[in-house]
Amino acid sequence: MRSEICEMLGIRYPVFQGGMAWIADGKLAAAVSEGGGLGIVAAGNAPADYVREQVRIARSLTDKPFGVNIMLMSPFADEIAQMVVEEHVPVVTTGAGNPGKYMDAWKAAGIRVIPVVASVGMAKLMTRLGASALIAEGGESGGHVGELTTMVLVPQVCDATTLPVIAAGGIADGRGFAAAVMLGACGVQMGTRFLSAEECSVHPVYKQKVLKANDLCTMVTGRRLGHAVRSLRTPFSRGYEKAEYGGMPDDELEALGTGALRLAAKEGDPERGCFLAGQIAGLVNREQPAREIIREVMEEAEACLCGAKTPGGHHE
Ligand code: TUI
Repeated sequence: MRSEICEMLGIRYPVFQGGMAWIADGKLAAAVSEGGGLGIVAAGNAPADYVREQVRIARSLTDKPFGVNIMLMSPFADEIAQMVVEEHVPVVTTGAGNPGKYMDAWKAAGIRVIPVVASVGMAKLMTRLGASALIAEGGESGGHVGELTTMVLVPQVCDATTLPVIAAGGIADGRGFAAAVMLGACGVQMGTRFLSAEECSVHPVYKQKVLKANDLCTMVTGRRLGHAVRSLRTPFSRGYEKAEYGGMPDDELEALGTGALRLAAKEGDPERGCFLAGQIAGLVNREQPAREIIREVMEEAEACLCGAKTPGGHHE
C-alpha cells in the first residue's frame, strides 16, 4: 500500500501522525516514524527551544524521517520557522493559517512543505506557492477546525491540485483510510488515534477521557473569536460556551482559553483543561504501540480496498 507520498518522503506507509499541540512530542513522533509512518513533533504554542529539544529527542530515537508541525497562530511561529531550517528537519506541516511568507526559505533549505488546508482556495494557493503535498483536514478533527467536513473537502481539494493529498479529520482505522483513498487521497493523517498510542506521553487523565469518549462527546467552541476549536465536552468547554454566548468581552474570553490546552495535556486538569479530540474518539478505545496502530490500519485498509470487506464492515 505504498503511494507517491512514500517515495517523496522516504516512508513505508502513507500514514501521518497529527501535530497535536503539547501532546505530539519527540518520543511519539519517533515511535510513529519507527513504525513506518511519518511522526510529527507539534510546535503548538510552545517556545522554539522546547520544540528544538523535542526535535533532538526524536532524532536520538530514530534515523527515519519525521516532521514538525507549525501552528501559525503561535507567537513563536517565526522563531520555529527558523529553527526547522537550522535543525535540518526534512518535513514541515503547517496549521491554522497561511505559511506563504516562510515557503521560499523552507524550500531553499530543501524542506518538504505540507500545509494543512481547509478550503479549495487555500489548496490552490499552496499549490501555486510550491507546497510538496497538501493535508486536507475536515472539521471532524480535534483542535482548530474549518467549515467543511472531510467527505466534501477531500474530493474538492483533490480536483483542485496536482499535488498528493493526505486526508485528515475523522479517520482512525482502515475503513477511514480506504474511504480517503476512494475520495482521491493517497494517505491519511490521524491525531486522535495516535493520542492513544502507548508511546504518547499525554497525561493519563487525558488519554482515559479519549478512550472512554463516544461519538457525541465533542463540541466546537471559539467561533466568536474566529478560531473554532473542537474539544471534549467538559466543565471547561461548557463554561467557555456560556461565556462566549453570554457576552463576555473578547479580551476576557481570550484569557479564559489561554493555557487551557497545556493544562489538559500536561496536568490532566479535569476542571480547567481543554481536552482537544476528534469526533472519531468514539472508535478509539484501547492503548496500543504506535507500530501496531499503523499495521492494523494498513491491514484493514488493504482488506477493504481489495474487496475482502463489504460495505458496512462485514466480512464475506
Ligand atoms: O491547526 C490545526 N489544529 C489545531 S491548532 C491548535 S492550537 C490552537 N490554539 C489556540 C487557538 C486555536 C488553535 C489545535 N489544533 N489543524 C489544521 C488546520 N488548519 N485546520 C484548519 C486549518 C486552517 C484554517 C485556515 C488552515 C489554513 C487556514 O487559512 C486561513 C487563512 O487564510 O489564513
